[in-house]
Amino acid sequence: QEIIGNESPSSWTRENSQKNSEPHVGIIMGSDSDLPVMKAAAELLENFGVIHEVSIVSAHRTPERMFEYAHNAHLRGVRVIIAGAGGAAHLPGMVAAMTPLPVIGVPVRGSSLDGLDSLLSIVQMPKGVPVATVAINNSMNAGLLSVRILSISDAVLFDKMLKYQATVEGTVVEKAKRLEE
Ligand code: RP5
Repeated sequence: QEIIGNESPSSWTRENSQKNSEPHVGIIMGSDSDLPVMKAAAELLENFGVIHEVSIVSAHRTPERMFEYAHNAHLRGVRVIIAGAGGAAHLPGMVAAMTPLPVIGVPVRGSSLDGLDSLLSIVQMPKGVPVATVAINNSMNAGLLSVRILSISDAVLFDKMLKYQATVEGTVVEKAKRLEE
């Protein structure tokens, strides 16, 4: 995992972020206050061995930084972008407008409206500019979805996903059996 943090966009070079040819996911969020929610995506990718980066990129507070990130991510080898934001959550949609990469949006629940504002801001994209929106605060599913996208062209990752699904199923079956005893 590489934390870009507040480095200047000019340092976002391919050499800086990734030295091999492994799949790569960019996790961005509007504020460091989103980190407690978004860290589950990073942990998931860590567990699958997917190289990723984490960065604060705000559509409203750092628009130039957002432009820079969205325009250059694919040139640096990023293949999927996970973007989390809360409130007037314009980051995923604006990034999707400027990148050819798949963008997965994570609505972050803020202090009001139970996250419905974030969800609607992210999910209601116009035709032509897609954002794959996961449930409110569910950045883990964003991580899983990015793994599935990457695993289409990565047999090792595909195998890991199959094993993960079997584990999820096994856990539930085990609980069901215990309940029935
Ligand atoms: C959004 O505003 C961020 O994504 C965050 O969810 C929300 C609040 O940000 P802070 O005021 O906590 O920095 O842009």
